[in-house]
Amino acid sequence: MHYVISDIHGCYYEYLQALERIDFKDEDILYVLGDCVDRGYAPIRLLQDMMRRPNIIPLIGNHELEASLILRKLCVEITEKNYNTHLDEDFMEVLTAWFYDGGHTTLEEFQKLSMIEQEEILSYMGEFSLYKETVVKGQSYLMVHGGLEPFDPQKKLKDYDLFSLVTSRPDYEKAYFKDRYTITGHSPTPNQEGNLGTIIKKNNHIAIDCGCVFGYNLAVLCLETGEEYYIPFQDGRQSPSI
Ligand SMILES: [Mn+2]
Repeated sequence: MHYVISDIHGCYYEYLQALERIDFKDEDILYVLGDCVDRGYAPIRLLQDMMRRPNIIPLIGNHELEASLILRKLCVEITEKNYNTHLDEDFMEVLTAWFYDGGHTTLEEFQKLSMIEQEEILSYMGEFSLYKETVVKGQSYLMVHGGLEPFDPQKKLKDYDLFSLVTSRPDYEKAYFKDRYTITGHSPTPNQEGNLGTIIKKNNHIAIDCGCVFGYNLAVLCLETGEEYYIPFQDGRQSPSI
């Protein structure tokens, strides 16, 4: 089976429950459409679990992009030569913005890791794909964290810039493709009027970020059956099992 999930944002306990709920097996595939890190309580433990599972296919989100750039920079060894230049004012601004976006939970766990573990995390995030395409039971799917805005039907996927792929928000009123579904995360569905944390399917768009870290749901979609699974946010910090 092929499953899709997104915007786990460190909700490690809910993620484990999701795997259990779908009875995730070695022969299954789970696409994770980005924003694994930041905001939630255990982003690094989440990544460490994901990297042990070769049948999890991660895509990059804006939070991985931001976190990797910052953590790489913070990992630079301080020397006599760079001690007063390596963290300049511009970088401090970027760091402040990241903290405002929930980066502190990622940094908190990251700084407790050994240098080898830190490098493993950074190189794992460096391997995340920009987008993925797949065909399941004859139906074609495109998966990307943000969207393809501004959308141009003539434009090839590889010609969209990284920033647009991870930060843009699709207009669900307009289909991108006639014959293929575009699955995205990034835009929490509860931001749409009347939505309480469920998947939106409209005009060949499938939006699956159901706002778990904001107190709604972690959603998993099965591509073979169309079945939707929902794990409510429970704040796993309270759980003795993690
Ligand atoms: Mn995002």
